[in-house]
Amino acid sequence: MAKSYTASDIQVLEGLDAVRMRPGMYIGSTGSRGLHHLIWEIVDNAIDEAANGYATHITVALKKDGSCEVTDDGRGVPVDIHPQFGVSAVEVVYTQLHAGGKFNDKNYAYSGGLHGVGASVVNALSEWMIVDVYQNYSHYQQQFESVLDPKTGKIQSGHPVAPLERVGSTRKRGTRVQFKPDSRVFETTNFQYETVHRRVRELAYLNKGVHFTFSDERESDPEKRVREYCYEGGIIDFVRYLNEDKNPITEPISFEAVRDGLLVRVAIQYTDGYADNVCSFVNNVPTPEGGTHEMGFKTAVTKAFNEYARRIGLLKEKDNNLSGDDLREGMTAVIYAGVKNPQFEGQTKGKLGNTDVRPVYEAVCVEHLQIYLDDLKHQEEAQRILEKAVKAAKAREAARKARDAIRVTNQLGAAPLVGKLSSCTGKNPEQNELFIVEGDSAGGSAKQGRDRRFQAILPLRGKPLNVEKKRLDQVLANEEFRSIITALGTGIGEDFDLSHLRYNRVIILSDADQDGAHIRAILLTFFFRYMRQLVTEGHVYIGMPPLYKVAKGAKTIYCYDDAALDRTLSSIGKGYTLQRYKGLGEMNPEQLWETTLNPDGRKLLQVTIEDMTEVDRRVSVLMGDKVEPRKAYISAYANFNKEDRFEPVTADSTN
Ligand code: 1YM
Repeated sequence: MAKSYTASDIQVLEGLDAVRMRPGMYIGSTGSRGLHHLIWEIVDNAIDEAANGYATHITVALKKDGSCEVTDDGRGVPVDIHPQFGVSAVEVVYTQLHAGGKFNDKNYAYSGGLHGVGASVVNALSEWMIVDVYQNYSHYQQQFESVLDPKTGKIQSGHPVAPLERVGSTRKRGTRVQFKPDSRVFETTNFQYETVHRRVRELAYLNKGVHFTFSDERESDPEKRVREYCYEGGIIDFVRYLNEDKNPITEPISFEAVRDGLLVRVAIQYTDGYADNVCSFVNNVPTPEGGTHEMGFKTAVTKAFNEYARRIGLLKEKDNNLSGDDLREGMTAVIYAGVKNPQFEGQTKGKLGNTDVRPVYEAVCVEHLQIYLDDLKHQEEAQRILEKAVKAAKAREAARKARDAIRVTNQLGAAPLVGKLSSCTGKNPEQNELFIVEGDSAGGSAKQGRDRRFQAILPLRGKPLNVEKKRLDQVLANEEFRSIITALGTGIGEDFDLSHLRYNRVIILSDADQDGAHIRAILLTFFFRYMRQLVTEGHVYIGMPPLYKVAKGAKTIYCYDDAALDRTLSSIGKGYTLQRYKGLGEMNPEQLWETTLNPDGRKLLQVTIEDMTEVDRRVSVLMGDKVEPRKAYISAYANFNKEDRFEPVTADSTN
């Protein structure tokens, strides 16, 4: 039976106005990330209620007025009067910082990292909040507001409009929280459909059996307005989803155990691809930078499979062990750790630091993988995994040789001997830029048009190899990729070292047509699969050449998308000439400088990764070998040149 929890169990640490003074300290930022954090803070409480077995349904709704509503069907936040404060527990939970069971260990188990700062923080950063509790056949309600105090000129955060009130009777159970983020706090108060939708789906995978409903009343597409998620298979369903557009070679391998207070949940499924994709979580929080749980898992996989390979005689006494990378080739895994008092490290707090987690996580994984491998009905699958790892090991050996050859080239001097690279004269990597340019003719123009003090040009001949379908040794055998690797100076794969990067910006410059898009996709796949840090640390950009040149008299206007062209044409009047650029090669060096190379006025898109699992899926769809999902994807997403992204650029007549 449940422990009883009453208002007297709530500990109180500080008041709310501190939150408004320093929002970043509580929610990380006042940008889009911090804004969405408000939702997850409230949802966390609903998930706790579900994890404790009291709630089964959770809804998240984005409302037309810019507010967000979260509900669950649990016990409802307690309504009794707190002995110390003389107000309801509800009021304490939403007005006192750090109030709640989370700070007395006896009532609380696994809580999230950045999350768990409490619902009161959400109230403090909202224009208003309404809390409804349905409990014991009663409906209670309390409203809060952030109001300007006319005397002090300061904003009083999250002020109760009135005490908690019984407003009616009901047979419902649960809690409903609706809040409107305060535009005086946030740079943006616009909730993003995709961000919320993806996270709700992720939470549904991570919380097996809990029914989630996501709705967006602002959405015009009726199909997207309401979405329901409930996965009885939990993370097993999650790996299947991640592999949807790949070719699995095993059924999911999964297990779950609690040891020394650590909850371990793992689901693994191998595919015939070459990349590995380990998605790790701690207490429902993604840990894209890994940490001790992930290290324990990886060590366990390496140990268990090597032991097994020796036991069945696939590896002989004299043979070297298979490496972890070899054994993870083609692996998709979702690994989950339930940790008490998690320590999150790293710049974005995406890495688990608790050192005691590693050995326990590892031991649990080794034991369960052994059980899996010993099972007679898994022999065929195990064999398949090992054969793949052996092939990977051979390719890796070949790659090592090719890589050593590149390293030698790199050591030949400051200016590397790269096929056609025109390096820059400046020696400060912080300021330097590398343009990877499609085609020799555009490359030629770029070489003449650039500022050679800090801009280097590497022209690419034809289409580079699609790396999604190749192992590293084949990638290294490709001349185009060899020149890119050599030019960057970082090494690749296991050897990759960002500190050796010669160019702070790596800019892909390809034509605005099908071929150009393909080349761009191949290069991005290459960076994503083999130099991921280059992308995650924000060094990769896409250069945007203009699509149109509109000239009238002495005036030249460059337009970078169709929307900008429409606007320009409707304002310019009669008597203009319009040129559509089919490729970079049609621009002379001066024009190329002015529109695409010159840091003052050029358009660059920085490539960022918002959601690693989604990127992995899309790369698989677009670059992998399954045709049907690719066609479906491409026809579902419109041509991106139509988007309204960039203002037109006007040049004077001297050019
Ligand atoms: C839509 C958001 O907050 N649900 C929710 C919150 C609580 C409880 C139930 C709850 C917890 C406990 C006991 C306990 C909270 N209670 C508190 C506090 N949904 C949402 N559902 N009874 C009810 O933790 O033991 C904080 S959150 F502190 F008041 F107990």
